[in-house]
Amino acid sequence: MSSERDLRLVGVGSSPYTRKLRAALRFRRLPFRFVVIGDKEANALPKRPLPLLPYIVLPIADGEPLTAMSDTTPILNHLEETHPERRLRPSDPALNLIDLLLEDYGDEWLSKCMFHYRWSYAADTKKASAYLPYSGAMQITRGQGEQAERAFASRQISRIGVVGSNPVTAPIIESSWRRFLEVFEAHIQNQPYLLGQRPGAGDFAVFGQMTMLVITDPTPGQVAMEVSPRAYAWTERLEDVSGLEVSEADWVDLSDPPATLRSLLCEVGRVYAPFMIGNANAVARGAKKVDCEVDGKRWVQESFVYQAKCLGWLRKAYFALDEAARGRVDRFLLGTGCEPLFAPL
Ligand SMILES: N[C@@H](CCC(=O)N[C@@H](CS)C(=O)NCC(=O)O)C(=O)O
Repeated sequence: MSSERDLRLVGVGSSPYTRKLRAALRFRRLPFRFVVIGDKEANALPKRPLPLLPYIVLPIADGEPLTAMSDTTPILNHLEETHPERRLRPSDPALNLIDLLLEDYGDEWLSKCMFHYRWSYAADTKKASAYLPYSGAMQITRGQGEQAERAFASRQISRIGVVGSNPVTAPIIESSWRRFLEVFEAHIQNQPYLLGQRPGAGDFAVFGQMTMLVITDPTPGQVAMEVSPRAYAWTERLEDVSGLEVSEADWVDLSDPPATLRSLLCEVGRVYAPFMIGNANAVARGAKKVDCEVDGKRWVQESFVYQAKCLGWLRKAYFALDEAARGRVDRFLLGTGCEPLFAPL
């Protein structure tokens, strides 16, 4: 069946990571079919390897079984190998490391902002839990929808601590969202994408969380409209940048970066870096709790094994660089607060 040769992206439009990957595939002009989880087309496909959305089902040659892959970062890496045209990741290995860092900031820090606002403010919880049940099951009755709404809200609220939102961390998360928007506002006034005139993986990671933070959810959305209406327009634009023509010259030159890019990395160094290190240390000790300092304040949450793994991947990419590229990364990150991410353990 020819359709089995097409790449499938299985997810749902209300999932920020699904939005990240879908927009990245569109930019890359990879032919794919978007399959909604819960639809019969999804049920006919191999099961996902991890209980996460989105996942892809790879097209492969005749006679071989279809294989599924989870987790957007390794999925994007895999597609860089299999489809060399219009690669997403910068060809300069030093800039690529910065892109990986921004991607992880979007995936692992802005997701904290998203989860925090959505599941701790009543208006945000109400809106998200009311519509989410229909996004994967469009024909359920209103009664079923309302039942699912309650179940969904209580499940997500019970998991809010896993992501790191609690009364101690809430003010740190909220001020980081506002600062991110301020920095983003200034940076995107200079250049259309985080690393120049073309988007990298970091843009799509940040975009995925921003679909919810800026567009869907009322509380963080109001902050966004106040600080950066540009961020709203940007988020809408990133959804589909398949028409953008790109060249190698479109990437920023890391030896002469715009000041606003440094400001963005300073924000990453201010919150993401100390949290990721505190968390990785807690996981390494086998501690159930992270108790560290983020933005000069105490940060406590349950330790998060997956996020320790993310830091491990990032460090592995850094230590795989040759000395010259590592030196360029180090010079660029000097004074941003990101340096400890790559310090010897
Ligand atoms: N690191 C993963 C994160 C994916 C993720 O957390 N997906 C959420 C939905 S946006 C999910 O499936 N959560 C599991 C659940 O809600 O049961 C990726 O990049 O794909």
